[in-house]
Amino acid sequence: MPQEETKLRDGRIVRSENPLNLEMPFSTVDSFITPATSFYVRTHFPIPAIDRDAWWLQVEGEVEKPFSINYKQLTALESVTAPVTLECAGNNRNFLEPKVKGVQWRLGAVGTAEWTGVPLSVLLDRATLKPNANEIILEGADGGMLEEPKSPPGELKFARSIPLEKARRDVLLAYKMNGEDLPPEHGFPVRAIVPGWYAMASIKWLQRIIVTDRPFTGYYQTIDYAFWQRTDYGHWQRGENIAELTPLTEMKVKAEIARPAEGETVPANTSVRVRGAAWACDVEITKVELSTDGGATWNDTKLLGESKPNAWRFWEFNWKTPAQPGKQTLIARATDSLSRTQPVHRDPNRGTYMINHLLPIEVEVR
Ligand SMILES: Nc1nc2c(c(=O)[nH]1)N[C@H]1C(S)=C(S)[C@@H](COP(=O)(O)O)O[C@H]1N2
Ligand SMILES: [Mo]
Repeated sequence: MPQEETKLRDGRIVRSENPLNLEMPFSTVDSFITPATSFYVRTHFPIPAIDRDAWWLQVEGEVEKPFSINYKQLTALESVTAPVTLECAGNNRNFLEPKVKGVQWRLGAVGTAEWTGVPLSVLLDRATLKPNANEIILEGADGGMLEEPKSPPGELKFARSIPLEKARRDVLLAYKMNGEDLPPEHGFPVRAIVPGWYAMASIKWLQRIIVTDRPFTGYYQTIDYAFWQRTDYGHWQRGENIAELTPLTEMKVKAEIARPAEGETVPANTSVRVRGAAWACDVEITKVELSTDGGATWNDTKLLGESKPNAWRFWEFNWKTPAQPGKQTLIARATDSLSRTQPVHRDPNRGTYMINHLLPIEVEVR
């Protein structure tokens, strides 16, 4: 539940005004598709005002036939519509102890929309990739100067890369969100949708697609939105792993509880519906368990609807609340079809991102 000092805009928690960062209170989730006006907003720079009739998307780099395409031409191509869940890599950051820098997201930097767009593979085919093509850099029109000591001097644009295999498989260049034009804050006129990946890769206000033959090492690829991967190079002498900065990619399996919300009061000795959502990357959610006693015992919840690739799945559980009043700790735990489940503890190598360890929610039984 929003705290007292929380400022709301269209029912969303204002995490910052400038740049604009809005969180959806996760307790308000009640439909598989999140309306655009409820969907969380994450920006790093002022929202660029783009005239779609003057907008061009450039495709260049390691291609035989570089070209530009405008809005009319792009939207005339055959399109695909699919529901895809976007989650910010920093979602749940506010739960980290000790507190860390960054937008203080709680549970609501996540949402699912139905995106309509043109497969990126269609544009890559048109450009005809050279044999050495390896990665696709996506660049937004937004940019500015950062005060971070490790940022490059001068103007920086928001950009990210994806490997060619992923780019060809399912990345969309979306121009509709839930059947309407993209709202300005969600990337108008065109954004990328990278299914299953943390949403930093789903570049908004897309203006340039660069095919490269080497790993991209831009600021938001390696310094920001990266974590410390420990590589074991063998145990011949010292056996120490080496920490290497690795770009964030796939979303980790996670379940979140929507209701009851943290701090909510529920009646004693009744049946209370506990519900939420769970998601992962490229696999199915096969199980969501719920503990109502702080992790001592676990119950299987009911998965609702059908499984859709890279979209969240709702779940619910009828909780017979205790007769005794008092505080109770709820914890949800998701498992995917590769038997991966959520870790109990935080891995510090992940820095301030990829937060999917178990999160207890305290409610009051009265
Ligand atoms: N051009 C551009 N694309 C961007 C960003 C950005 O600041 N600029 N933020 C990224 C991040 S970190 C997230 S979580 C998602 C948020 O998408 P949304 O605002 O539509 O929810 O957009 C991604 N794409
Ligand atoms: Mo994000």
